[in-house]
Amino acid sequence: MLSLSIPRVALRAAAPSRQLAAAAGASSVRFASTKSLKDAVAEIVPEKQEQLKKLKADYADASLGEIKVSNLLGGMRGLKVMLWEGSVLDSETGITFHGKSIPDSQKVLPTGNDIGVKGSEILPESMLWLLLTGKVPTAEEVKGLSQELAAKGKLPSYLEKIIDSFPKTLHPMTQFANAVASLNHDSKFAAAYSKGIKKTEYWQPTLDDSIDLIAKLPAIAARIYYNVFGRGDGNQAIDSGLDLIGNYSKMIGYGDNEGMTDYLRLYIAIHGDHEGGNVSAHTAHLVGSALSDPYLSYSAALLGLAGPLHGLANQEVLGWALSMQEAVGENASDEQIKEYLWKTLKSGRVVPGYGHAVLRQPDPRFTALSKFCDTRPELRDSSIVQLVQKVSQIAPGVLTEHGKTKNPFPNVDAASGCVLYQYGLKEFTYYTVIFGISRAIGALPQLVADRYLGMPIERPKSMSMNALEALLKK
Ligand code: FAM
Repeated sequence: MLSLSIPRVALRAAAPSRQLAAAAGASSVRFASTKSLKDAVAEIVPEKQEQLKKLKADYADASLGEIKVSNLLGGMRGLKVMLWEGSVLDSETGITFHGKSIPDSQKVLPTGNDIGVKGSEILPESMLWLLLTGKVPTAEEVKGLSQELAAKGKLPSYLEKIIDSFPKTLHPMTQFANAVASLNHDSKFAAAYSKGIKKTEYWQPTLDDSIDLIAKLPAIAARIYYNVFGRGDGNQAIDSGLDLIGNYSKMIGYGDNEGMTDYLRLYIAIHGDHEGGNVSAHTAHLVGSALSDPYLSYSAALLGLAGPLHGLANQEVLGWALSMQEAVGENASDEQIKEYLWKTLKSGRVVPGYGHAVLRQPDPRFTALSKFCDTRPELRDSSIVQLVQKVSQIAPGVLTEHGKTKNPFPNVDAASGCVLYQYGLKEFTYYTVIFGISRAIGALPQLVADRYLGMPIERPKSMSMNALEALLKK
């Protein structure tokens, strides 16, 4: 490992990047005379391991609350039973990434403009660095990471053949999860494990696989888009001068659309992590706890993301909003919108994009995407964006009166799809694939942390109703 065997001062010296890349070996390429992401992770590992050791020594028997029957029967809401390093979700104030809210992150994390590509929104590379290390990267560090991802972004031909063999009628999320799982063919973690790598070193090939997977997600997603909808460049060409999402946007045919490209960066940066208990993040952690490699673990996460109560909600929201627009017209009154909301609720369906298992206030991710719309005339003047924003003011009152949901406010999915639609990406069944590119930058860093912390296989206790009754009647 370069990061462990060469002193930092030597790394900072102006050594030609190619020499450094050769010294690093194929798995950790350095493109500039700055710290690589792998170096930055290696730096924090000892302190994190120490922190865990101390927690175990000082508090192993401390209680974090009691488990009630309602927790067991109610989807384990509120139980503090998982370790998750990247972010914490507060029910009132929303998500923070290593203590930074979305507006804080927007102030400090490098954007496209900072690394020489046009754009003023957070780069997902910057968020990935923050989530993995807890540190705000410099623009140089992010640029180096962007270059590393571009260098690793091309798909192997066996994977292209697999993706091309999927029927067009197969849901894009099913294709996405299958393609990601197939990459385990090349897993460095799986290969190292079969050769008997030490437990203390697991995190290194896990990080290599994670970076490799994040680098390839745009091309996988773009190939699926091309095959199913016939849009995009068809060969997923990578420009080494572009950032991860600059390349993705180009691959799906939006390279010249600065607004869409920057929206995708913001969307992908802020959808990345939402603490550990949500279905996709939790699934990656659970499957990874069996030491399945990052490709298998993240493929499983994508299958959870594909459920309508989770990531698929963004596809659902847009279909629902367009049906509403068709039913009530472009300049609908508040009364007409209320009626439509009641019609949905009375038909026994949920209002997609509203409610949350943890949040009890409007989702700050919704607010950030809404603000993005307010600053751009092409979105501000769009009838579908205006309708979605109007619904976000009316629906909380209707849902409160309906009296079921614990949180009547919009979640992130209420806003995300209408912007894609307005920019011309109208294929709803593809929307969750974009969410799927994003969630990797939150779920995979935790897998790396799980490995350097030596977390055990996850195995909670389940009970049958008979066993539960017997226990309670004792
Ligand atoms: N419309 C109608 N009813 C709703 C509702 C909504 N938007 N949200 C919750 N409810 C109902 C819910 O179905 C449940 O009814 P039953 O007692 O009949 O089962 C009741 O209100 C209590 O639910 P809760 O405790 O408030 O919510 P949960 O923690 O069980 O579920 C969600 C949380 C997100 C699954 C739920 O609010 C929902 O179904 N929302 C619509 C789908 C959606 O937008 N999902 C995306 C969530 C997003 F953050 C993400 O993961 N990407």
